[in-house]
Amino acid sequence: MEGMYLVTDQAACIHHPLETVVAKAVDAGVSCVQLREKTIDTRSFLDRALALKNILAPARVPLIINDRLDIALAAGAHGVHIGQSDMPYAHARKLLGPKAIIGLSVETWEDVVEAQDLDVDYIGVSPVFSTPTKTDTKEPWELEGLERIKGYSRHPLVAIGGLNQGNIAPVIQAGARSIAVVSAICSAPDPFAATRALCACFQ
Ligand code: TZP
Ligand code: MG
Repeated sequence: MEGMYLVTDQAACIHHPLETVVAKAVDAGVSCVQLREKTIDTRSFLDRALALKNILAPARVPLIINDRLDIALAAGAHGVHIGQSDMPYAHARKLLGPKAIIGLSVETWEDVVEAQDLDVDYIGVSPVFSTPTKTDTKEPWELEGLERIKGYSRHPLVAIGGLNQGNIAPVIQAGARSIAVVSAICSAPDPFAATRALCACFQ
């Protein structure tokens, strides 16, 4: 997990359909896409996962499914992202197998300590900053929290929450291997240009 990581949100796609946003973000260089759907039915979720897989496969960009292992398995996605109240890591690994990418959100220091014993592929530091996109979060980690996690955790860090072109340089500096965004790409009038600019922050 490295570089820009797009997390989708239907409601944040205000200028273009979600599939268009994903296609443009992939063309512009995102290295991972997570399909995150909180409100659609299972059939629609699967259809959307299959559609995104078709967009991502030629570019060899992995598709990660938020929370739903059944959708990940049915769609042949590369992995799942689980939160602290989703399927526990050990069960997710047993169901998906050793090759699956499994990311886990950490919201408290206890979560970070517990993750140390899990062979997750990355931890999602959530949220780094407060964000209107997701309001039911714990306290933001801020840069200090991110640095503390970096100094302790053996896992690659994916930073998420309130991140945009204007504030990611110090987040990368603090040790985030990857930067995950929703609105900075989904809500951009030009998702290609927005992704390009975000990717350039890694240079
Ligand atoms: N998890 C923690 S914050 C967040 C998620 C899904 C939303 C991030 O959205 P944005 O628009 O990039 O701040
Ligand atoms: Mg979840």
